[in-house]
Amino acid sequence: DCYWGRPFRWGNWQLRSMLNTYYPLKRSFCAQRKDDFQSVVMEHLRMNGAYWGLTALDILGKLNTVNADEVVSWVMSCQHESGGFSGNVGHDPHILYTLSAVQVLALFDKLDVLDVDKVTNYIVGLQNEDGSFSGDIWGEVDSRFSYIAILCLSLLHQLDKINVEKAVNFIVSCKNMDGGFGCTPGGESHSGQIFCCVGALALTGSLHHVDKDLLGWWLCERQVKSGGLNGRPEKLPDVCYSWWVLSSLIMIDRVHWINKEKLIKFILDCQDTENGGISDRPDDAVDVYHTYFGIAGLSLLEYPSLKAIDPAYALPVDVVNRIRLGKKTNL
Ligand code: GRG
Ligand code: ZN
Repeated sequence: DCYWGRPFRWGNWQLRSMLNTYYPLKRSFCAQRKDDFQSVVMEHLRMNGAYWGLTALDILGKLNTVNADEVVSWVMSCQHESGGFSGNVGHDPHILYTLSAVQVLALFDKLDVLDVDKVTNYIVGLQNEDGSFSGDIWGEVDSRFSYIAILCLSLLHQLDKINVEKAVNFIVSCKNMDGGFGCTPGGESHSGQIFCCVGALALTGSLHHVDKDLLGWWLCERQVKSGGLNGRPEKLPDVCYSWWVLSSLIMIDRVHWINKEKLIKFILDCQDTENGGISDRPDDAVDVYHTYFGIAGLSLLEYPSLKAIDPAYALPVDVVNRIRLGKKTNL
């Protein structure tokens, strides 16, 4: 507790460049230009991009700079007859984009535009006999999809529509000897997958299946000399693991096992202090994905002037509270 309570002092340049980060985010989201590199490579997963960019803006307190009606109508134009959402207009639906769509609507307090039964039926239809979830009609199974299904249904207050016990059993079957989790039973432990499995267990009140000391040890060993975190042993550090690893450590109450100051410094070193944005490693090119996970990581680290983010819901805490209390405001 005292470790977390320790006060931090920030130089003005650090605060200024954090605010700079807002401009490329807004640019990438509201882009009039559809032909720049990021727009082209992101065309098929624009729904994820919307979630990353808009959640980052919200954490920075700038969501009101975006036209909510335009975003909501574009999101809804990506919904299919099946109830699922695609990554962009004219693409195929997938559980991953369905979660991003629901999260974006949640940010704007617009979940009421959804036909909840329709979205719920789409997700329920993806659960398999062994409790696992497929990502879409083509059937790929991954513990990521279990987390996504559980989070999406939690946001819609529909968790009781799936077989939660079987879903939890499948996730537990992805647990390894090192305390971590893989994408399917026997799959190598990876921080991204650990986030999904720990998140799913947290959302279903099943964290007793985690060996917190063993997993906490594996996770805190992800911190390398530069202060950054890697995704698994022997790999390079990368800003996005500030989210995957840190959120997992928080959910299992072991976050004090990493060096907070050094991680903050690593994330700040990945900023483009002239043009804004955050990259995977110092001096690389920035992108919306790493900008989001960098800001989300800083939020978990209680960096000043940022909204708090919930480690299991991957949404700002105020948005989660609004949903959990079932309240509606006149924003
Ligand atoms: C709502 C935050 C949120 C997530 C939705 C899609 C998803 C659920 C979770 C993805 C979890 C995951 C597997 C993240 C890891 C992504 C990543 C950086 C993979 C890179 O793997 P490698 O092997 O990289 O290319 P390393 O760093 O191991 O060299
Ligand atoms: Zn990364």
